[in-house]
Amino acid sequence: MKVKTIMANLEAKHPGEKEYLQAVKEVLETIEKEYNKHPEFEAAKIVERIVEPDRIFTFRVTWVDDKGEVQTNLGYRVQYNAALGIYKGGLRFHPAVNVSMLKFLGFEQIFKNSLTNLPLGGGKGGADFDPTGKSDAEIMRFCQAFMRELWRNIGPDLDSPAGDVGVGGREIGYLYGAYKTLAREHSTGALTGKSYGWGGSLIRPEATGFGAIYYVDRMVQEKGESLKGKKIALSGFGNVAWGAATKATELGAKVVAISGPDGVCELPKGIDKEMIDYMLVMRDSRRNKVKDMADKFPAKAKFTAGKKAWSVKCDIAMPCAFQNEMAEEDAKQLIKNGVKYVAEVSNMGCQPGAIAAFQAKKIPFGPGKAVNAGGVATSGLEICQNAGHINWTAPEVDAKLHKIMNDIYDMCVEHGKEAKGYINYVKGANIAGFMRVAKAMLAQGII
Ligand code: 2IT
Repeated sequence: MKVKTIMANLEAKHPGEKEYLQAVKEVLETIEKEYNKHPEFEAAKIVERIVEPDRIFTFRVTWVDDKGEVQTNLGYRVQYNAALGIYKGGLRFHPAVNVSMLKFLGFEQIFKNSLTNLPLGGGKGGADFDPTGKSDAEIMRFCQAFMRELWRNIGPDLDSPAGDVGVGGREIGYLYGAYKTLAREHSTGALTGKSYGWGGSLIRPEATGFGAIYYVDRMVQEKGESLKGKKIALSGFGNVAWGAATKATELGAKVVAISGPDGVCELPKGIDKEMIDYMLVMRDSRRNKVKDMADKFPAKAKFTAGKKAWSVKCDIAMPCAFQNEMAEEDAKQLIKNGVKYVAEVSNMGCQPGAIAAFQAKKIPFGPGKAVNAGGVATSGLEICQNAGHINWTAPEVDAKLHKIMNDIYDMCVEHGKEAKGYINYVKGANIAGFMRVAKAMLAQGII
């Protein structure tokens, strides 16, 4: 394959789908050399096939708000690739959701799910619905209207959505309630991120953040260092940032900054248990303001409006909020302030210029699809428990998650080691993830 030719064709076919084109380009550029060692891939046109989703559903979601007004949103499900297993990936509720965003997320999900070594294909979905400021009843009505359309296209042996930005345990509850009513059956494996007690797995809420810290722990050990005393800057205060803050603090690191759309909270003494618990209150309030942390704990947190977490001096930077949230100038600021490690936890959290800046300085950079794979891995474990009608204990799930993250880390090193010992984790994750899918597609024929 020639990346330039493939990208030119895709740009002509999907004009304006910026995030999708960005995600595809990064993967193709990093696998090109390896791919071209396999004439059988070229003969079966694996790349030309894998960049296009198997199918995309787009549907109208009409619901009634608390004032009695009729509202209409657009809902989507991208069923991207099922070579390794059922379509699997989250649902995102955010006003900026469109086909390009969900295609980029679905494409990334194929390789991430492959890295977990579980039988999971890739998919993604969501709606351009903004949960900010919505009441509980509005959220419930929206979820029910969304599932009225989606339910026929999902199922435990077909496609199993989960949460993502704007979709947490509460939304999954409403979505599952609607699903089981419409489908007239309790197929718990049709959605993951369910609450414990009706099919949910212990540790699923924590899994993305815990997994990310397990991965970062290995990056730090690789350099002969330890997480103890390391200063971490995080963006966001949702489920992912909360899980990462919890595990990082437990392992002796200090979370010195969290940020939101309104600005940054500096936490000079590090985040403590009370503040970690308060992150959940902030998330559930749907106010989307990090300033609430400083208002609640004025002696421990200092809010600055309009600044990002990347303005705070730290050893480890971990974007946990949204794609492209870290720009090249942010990376340069972090480098100037002496950052030693960067791990993307949000999908495609760093812009290409930011990644290039870290790599040029030989700063270890962990890509989202490897660092955040603990979330979907634990969703895979949830499906296993559902299928076997069993509940593993929290330590059992945590041990399996930890092992999966260690295995992913090892694969990234195996495929990402470059001359002079620098580990290109981006390349490692893309090659390791791609190879498994490509081999499965070859074995399953031209279809
Ligand atoms: O980006 C992700 O991996 C997720 N939102 C979780 C997907 C899942 O199926 O648990």
